[in-house]
Amino acid sequence: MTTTEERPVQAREANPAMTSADRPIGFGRVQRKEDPRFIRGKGRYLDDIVLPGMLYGAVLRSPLAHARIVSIDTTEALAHPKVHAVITGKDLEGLNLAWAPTLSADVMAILATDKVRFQGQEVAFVVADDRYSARDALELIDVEYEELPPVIDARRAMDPGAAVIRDDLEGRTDNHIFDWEAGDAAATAAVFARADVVVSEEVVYPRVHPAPMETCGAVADYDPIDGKLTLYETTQAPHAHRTLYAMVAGIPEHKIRIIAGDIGGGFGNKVGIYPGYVCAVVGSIVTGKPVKWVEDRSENLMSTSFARDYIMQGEVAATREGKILAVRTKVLADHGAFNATAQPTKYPAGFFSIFTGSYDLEAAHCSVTGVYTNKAPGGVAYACSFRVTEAVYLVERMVDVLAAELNMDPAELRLKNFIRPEQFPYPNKTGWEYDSGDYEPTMRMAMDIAGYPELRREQAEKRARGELMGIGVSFFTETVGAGPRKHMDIVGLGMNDGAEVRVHPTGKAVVRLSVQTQGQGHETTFAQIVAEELGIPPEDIEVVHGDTDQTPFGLGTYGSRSTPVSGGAVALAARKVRDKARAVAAAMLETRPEDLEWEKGRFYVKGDPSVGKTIQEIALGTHGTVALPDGVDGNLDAEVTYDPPNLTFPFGAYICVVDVDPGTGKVKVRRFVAVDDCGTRINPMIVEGQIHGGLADGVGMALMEFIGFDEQGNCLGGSFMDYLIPTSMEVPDWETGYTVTPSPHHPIGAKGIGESATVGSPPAVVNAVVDALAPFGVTHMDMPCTPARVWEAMQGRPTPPV
Ligand code: MCN
Ligand code: CUN
Repeated sequence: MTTTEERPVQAREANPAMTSADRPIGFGRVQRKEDPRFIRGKGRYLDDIVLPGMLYGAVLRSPLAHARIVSIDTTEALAHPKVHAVITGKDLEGLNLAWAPTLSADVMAILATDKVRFQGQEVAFVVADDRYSARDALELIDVEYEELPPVIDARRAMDPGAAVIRDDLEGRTDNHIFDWEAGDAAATAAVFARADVVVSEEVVYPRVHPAPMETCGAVADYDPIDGKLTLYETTQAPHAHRTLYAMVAGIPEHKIRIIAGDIGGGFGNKVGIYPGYVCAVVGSIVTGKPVKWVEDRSENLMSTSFARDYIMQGEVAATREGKILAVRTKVLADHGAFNATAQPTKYPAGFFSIFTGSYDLEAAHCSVTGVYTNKAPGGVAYACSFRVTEAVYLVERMVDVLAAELNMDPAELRLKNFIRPEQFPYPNKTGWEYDSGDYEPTMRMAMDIAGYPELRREQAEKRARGELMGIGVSFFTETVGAGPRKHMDIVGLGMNDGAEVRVHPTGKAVVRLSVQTQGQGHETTFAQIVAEELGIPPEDIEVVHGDTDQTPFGLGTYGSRSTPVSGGAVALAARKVRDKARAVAAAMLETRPEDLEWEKGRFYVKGDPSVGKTIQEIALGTHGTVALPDGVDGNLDAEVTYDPPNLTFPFGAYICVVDVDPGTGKVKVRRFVAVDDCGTRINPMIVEGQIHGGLADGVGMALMEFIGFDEQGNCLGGSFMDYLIPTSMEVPDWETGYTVTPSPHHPIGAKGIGESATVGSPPAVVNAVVDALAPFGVTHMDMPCTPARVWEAMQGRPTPPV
């Protein structure tokens, strides 16, 4: 394995001081603070929480994809000796909770009253003494359904005569959700009209699932005496949940405390509010006892937020010499039965319009149509950067289609078309401003590590012998760090993040975050940011997060926004503390603040470095008896709510080498090279871990993972026997490298990294598979590249829809 340490850093740091080896960020391998508890089995996951007198809830789910509910009889279930309550949609109607707003301003059923709209939809909730009795009692509930024709294929959703799924919505006569477009259709058409070469392809990104290690769950504890609801939840966004509960349930915000402890992975699955959470709350209110609800694996796979499900018609216009002029696409987006995607309000297709990729284009246009189908709702989750995954897959697949048409090397074609470094900040043709980038060195480094020319030679030799070897290249630009309040909100909540830094009298510090880690290592990296700014060792800094009673407001962790938004907030709060420390140090040293010089952890008198005060001495002085200057109060604390001026645009170059078994169609990923640029890297080990995880995700989606349905709408991916996730057997040793192009607007120059590899790797793998199949005349195949599908492609047959 190639480690980052062996690779040269590109010396383009924003702040020259950052290259000094004593800096707590960017260098060395600061160990993760959270690992001692995890590796000893002492993590505190949702299901570890046990409260006195706690009861257990279970959800009855619909076996049908589309059916009218004729009646629900709960008599027998209620008679079960261990059952305390059975809740149905009718009961929730009385509380005005049968329906709840989604994160995309639609409504979704908490418990179905009129119809069930997807297999696995929540119909009733049983509260019992224990988990097993609750499950047993589900069988005693008698639901009479009247089957309706299901709408499963998104392509058929708008057919005249298709069953109307959302007849709950006033005046609704079809399954249309939205039309959205970006770019300039006329300008793009004009460029296409005069281009030498136009290629087009239908590119499908199938439905996949985040499948976190820990499924979703909640423990609700409502105290009827003081009216306070304490809700333990597997959530990536505790503050946003609290506000939404307050708005929907009418419990005032200060009477709701959301606690998100250790979370066994989120990957986007835990952004939204699930009916089970609400049912646990109602269960606790009606029984007067704490209620735990934890879903099982099948419930998680079948009913919680899926990802992708985009059918994209891609087109690229270029010159004969390989200059890409314009890109255009029409997308059909399958949103399932409720539009519940978590994304900024103005962007119903997320940040899909970054499908212009890393290329300098004359024009671009995309239009996206969202439709309802009888499938589980969700839509963006799974390390997606708000639909950037689909966008990058489309453009990177299409560039390879163009390369095949022009008979050009795909790496060379990309190099020829990159946005040049001097063009940054780069306004793309759909309204984004890429903050910084220098693509060619990143691409060259990937080609170097891979030994690209050598690989092509090897491939030619193997082809001559009838062996199927493929080399796939992708280059991606992401848009992460939602976001600037002038551009984005989620259901009216602005996307800024708060941070509080407190330095105790002894010089130890605590930093309180509004974001919530699910495994990304925030307890380590946010301490490193404070350490960098204040010169306090990272081990002396405690990170508090995941408890709305203890942390400032903010929208949570998704879209790789923690570093771009909260990271900025933390750096600025620490700088505020430092400014205050300067004033106090000046008082202590009987000099003027401007006569002091800062070195890591210490202010000293200009010209006399021996006279100074450490941050620890200043902390004691501030809390002690030092005569404080005017306007400075007796603490070393600061808080900031950060409104980022722009998103950040990390990028990377990936090269995948596959071997395809000509006898079975089985794909083996032999090598995978990933060179990422996320600006200033706070913790290189964690960054690399994020990349390794994302690459495994990408290989999984490209080769194995998908959620399929039969014609009746039965979910075919409801267990890990059907929904295949990669193991160590399916992934190679990753070969990574990096470049550093800091974000010019971020306080420490950092960009997000949490989703880069998931976004960038699927096209590299599929491009490699298609490249391997070139001798069969294959220029495109859809994911997942399972042996059966690859075999079909080798026979010259189109790959069947998943
Ligand atoms: N980091 C860094 N230097 C940078 C950028 C990031 O050291 N320049 C560090 C951060 O400080 C943080 C980690 O890398 O510890 C990821 O940071 P960031 O890119 O800001 O992403 P978030 O923390 O917001 O995490 C969200 C992102 C998303 S959206 C998904 S989906 C995903 C991912 O993180 N889910 C994950 N990675 C995951 N990793 C784990 N283990 N579990 C998940 O559920
Ligand atoms: Cu879209 S998956 Mo992550 O943003 O939580």
